[in-house]
Amino acid sequence: MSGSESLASSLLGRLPSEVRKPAYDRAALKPGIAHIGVGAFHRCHQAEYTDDLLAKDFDRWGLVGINIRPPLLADMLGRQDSLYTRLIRQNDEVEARIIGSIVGVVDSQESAAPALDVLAFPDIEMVTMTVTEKGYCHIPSSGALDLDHPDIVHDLANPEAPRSVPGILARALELRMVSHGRPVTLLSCDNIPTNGTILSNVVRAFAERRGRKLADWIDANVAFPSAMVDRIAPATTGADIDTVEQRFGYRDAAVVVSERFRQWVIENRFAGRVPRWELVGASFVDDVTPFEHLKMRVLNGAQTTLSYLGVLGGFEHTSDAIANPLLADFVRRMLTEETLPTLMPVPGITPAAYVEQCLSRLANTAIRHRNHQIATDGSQKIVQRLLNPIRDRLAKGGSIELLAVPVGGWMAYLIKASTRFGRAWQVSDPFAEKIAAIADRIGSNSKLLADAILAIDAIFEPSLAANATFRAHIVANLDGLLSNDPMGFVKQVCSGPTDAPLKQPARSA
Ligand code: CS2
Repeated sequence: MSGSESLASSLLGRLPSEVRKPAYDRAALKPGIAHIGVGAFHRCHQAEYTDDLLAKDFDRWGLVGINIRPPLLADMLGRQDSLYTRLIRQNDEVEARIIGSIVGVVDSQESAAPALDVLAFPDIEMVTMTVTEKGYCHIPSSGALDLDHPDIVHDLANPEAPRSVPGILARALELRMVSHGRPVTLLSCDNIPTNGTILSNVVRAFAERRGRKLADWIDANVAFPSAMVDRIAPATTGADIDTVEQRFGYRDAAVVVSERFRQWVIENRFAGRVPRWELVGASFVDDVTPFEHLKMRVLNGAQTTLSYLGVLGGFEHTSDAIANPLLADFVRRMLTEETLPTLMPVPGITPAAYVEQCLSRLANTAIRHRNHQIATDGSQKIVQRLLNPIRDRLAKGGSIELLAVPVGGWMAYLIKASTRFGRAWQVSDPFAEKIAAIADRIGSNSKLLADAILAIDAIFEPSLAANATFRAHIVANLDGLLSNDPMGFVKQVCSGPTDAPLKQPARSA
């Protein structure tokens, strides 16, 4: 482009004063934390908390990034001395800050060796990860390791050359056990329920198949705290890179953009040395569950709802979908009437105020979060965001009329991507092919579609799938959302009685 200089250490002293720079001596950083999955979220969240911490209580906590899936990052970040810009965009506000906490990134897509070298390094005592929901290779409805997952089958046969996250972690722990024996915390930062427990399930289940000795060593030396993480940070676009150049005069290929809000609640259960993130806004608590339910059911539940109804209604981004009064009304009512009653009390948080705060975060027009991005991998997301609150509602005899709509939305989104429905859009979901095959076979009979999709027990736990109320809602929602007027259907649902006793849906094909 225009000859602007690229970001690098040598440029730091010459950047405009409004761009905040690392307030510590980067040359003295030492690798202490490894992070798997250096995407936009990590660079806006844990790396920023760590940057804050380094400025406050240095302790030399350098982060080493590991990417085991695309994109390749080592060269690009390497050219920038691992520096990058974190932009906060809040409607008209733009705030730039250079994050310096990452000391290097290794690409480990071709082989696990670079990842294993970092993870087994004795001074790494904290491993954080954002590997997306499907990275855990678990069965969403049960949380157990999916022993039929092709990567797990591969890794159990080739434990020294693993591809999956559970396989790589188990091998790294084995290397630690035989070389230096230092303890380590494995801290999941993904939006799966009881993420520490699921991580521990999949790693231990894998390790047990490698032998008792490793499993016992893990029991004694590895901690798997759960955590709730929050900050909206969509995939970076070319326009974001141009914004930095135009406003601040330098080129940064690794820019990330987020909202101002951030939150991190971590279960107080560690092995080895722990960065004191609680000094810079993170909370260490005994039980993350109430926080995690709140965040996944309210914020993420709203995002998922707006993504499916948004795509079906022709809206590109979350902020476009929520700017539509009907969708805004629908999502607010869903959260208030059906989701909030499923939540446990959360220390320091008023649920109704939290809902309003989330809705206003989602309305931030400067965050260009594509509905298709959020819609990705819905099969791995709907359990914690929608199905668990639905189960809780059903157990107490509450209405699920509104919460069942986005579940139908997820199905309709994948059904409409099938050949039979004209491949309305491209989708990415581990269950996309299966659902397209169902749609191609069945066509538009909502009852048969619902029967076939609800039979996928990796997503729909059998007692939920068998629930007559839930099934009836799904059939009606498929009828409405697959029709030519999905927004008309949402309007019809919205104008129905609120918190009414459960009624049978009007149509069932
Ligand atoms: C989003 C999340 O893509 C998605 O699934 O719902 O990445 C969401 O933006 C974050 O969880 C916010 O903390």
